[in-house]
Amino acid sequence: MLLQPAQSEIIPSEVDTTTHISKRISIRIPLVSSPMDTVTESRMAVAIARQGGLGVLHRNLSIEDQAHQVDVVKRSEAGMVDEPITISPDATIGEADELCGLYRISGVPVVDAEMRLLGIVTNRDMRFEHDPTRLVGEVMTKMPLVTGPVGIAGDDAMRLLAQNKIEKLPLVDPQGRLKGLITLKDFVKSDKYPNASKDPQGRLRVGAAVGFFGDAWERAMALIDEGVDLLIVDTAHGHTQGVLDMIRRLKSERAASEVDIIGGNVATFAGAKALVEAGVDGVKVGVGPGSICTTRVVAGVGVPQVTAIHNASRACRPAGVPVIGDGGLQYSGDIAKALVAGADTVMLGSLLAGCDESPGDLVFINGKQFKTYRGMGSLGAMAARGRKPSYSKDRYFQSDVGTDDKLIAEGIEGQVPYRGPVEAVAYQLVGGLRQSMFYTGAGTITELQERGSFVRITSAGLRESHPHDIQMTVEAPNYSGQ
Ligand code: RVP
Repeated sequence: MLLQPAQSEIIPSEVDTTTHISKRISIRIPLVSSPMDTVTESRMAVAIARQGGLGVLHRNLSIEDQAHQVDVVKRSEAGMVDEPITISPDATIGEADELCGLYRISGVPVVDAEMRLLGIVTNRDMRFEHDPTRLVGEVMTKMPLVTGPVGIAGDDAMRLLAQNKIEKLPLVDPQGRLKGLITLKDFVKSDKYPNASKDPQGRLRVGAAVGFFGDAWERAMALIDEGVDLLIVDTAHGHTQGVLDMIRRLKSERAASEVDIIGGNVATFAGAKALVEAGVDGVKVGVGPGSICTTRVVAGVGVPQVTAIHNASRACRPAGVPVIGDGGLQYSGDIAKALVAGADTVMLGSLLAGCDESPGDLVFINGKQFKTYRGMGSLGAMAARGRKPSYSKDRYFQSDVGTDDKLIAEGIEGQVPYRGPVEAVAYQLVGGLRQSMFYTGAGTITELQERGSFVRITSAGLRESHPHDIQMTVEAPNYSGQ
């Protein structure tokens, strides 16, 4: 299908791409990164949230590790860090260095057991130290430091940083206990990412995937404790009792008031309606469209994605429940198509797996650069080679199969071309969407959904749509051939 051009009074740079990922959470660009172990860990979640989208942390790792990733995202950029990472004066500088690496920070406040501020240890204090066993208390910059009171206004904090030529301003209460930290980096970053998706406290937003049995409840609670913004009960078949029960339970207990709950995946009107009736704040749609997915071949089950989104949205729209179109997007033009079909956001796997910020290293093949990308239903992910146990088997309802050789794979493992930083990829994807909105005369996502209309094309039309009768010699940043 293609979208038909329509009378337009707007130019691409003026359209507004703000939309809802869930009932209560709106984001400035409709891009959501997929909870897959080759796509979204904390680095991706930070990068996509800075661009105005949202990352959903995968669940093929222990509860502690997934909760830790929420923590990393939440601390990554904020007007003020209200529970800063701290270190004791008795720790070694080796440990301090490790902590800085783990959280990608350049210095740590030093506190005693009562959280009283004793000093600060920064890269500058450690740079010329060759003995990693020296104690933090010996090398730190000791009190008195320049500090600010709790609740200091942003402008005042900035003035103190500038006047004293410092990069970190610890906030202390009248008893000298550390209550927060403001960093220069955060101020610079908030200028640089005006569209960033942020929670009411100014921290980046992040979602996380959970399952519905085994330790799923414990996992959900741990993620909520770390401050996750939304949970997705993420399975290959969301129209099942276990998933609906999990959603009802989450919505009826304390989670309901704190985070939005999304359910999935479904691909029919009935499936979406069942999730809506269970009380979800968002519905994720897609059975089989994923680039790495073999469900439609292995099980013979699925619904072509445009039809699936359309049918699911008929159940969701009247209830005010946003739809995520999950999987199958190959080009930027597919975003607008998903939105016109009825989605409010799209979830991306393969389009983001090649980015710098996705997990995994670059591989060189014949001089070209690639990154690994695999389905969560692939043998590699379900058996989680080298990283047992696997937590993704139950996404495919295969937790009790015993040994790995009894697994029925529904996905494959492969590699995608390296694409550079998320910022550049998101820019092209959203740029394509802006063009779609211009062509269809839509100033907002809602107008796009209302005004957009499809024309069905044949395979000859598809061939005509792509470059044809030419040998491509230079790849465009948003087109690399079929
Ligand atoms: P794509 O963007 O086309 O690569 O699709 C990504 C989506 O595919 C995921 O968000 C998920 O819904 C689905 N997926 C993930 N693993 C598998 C599988 O192994 N079958 N499918």
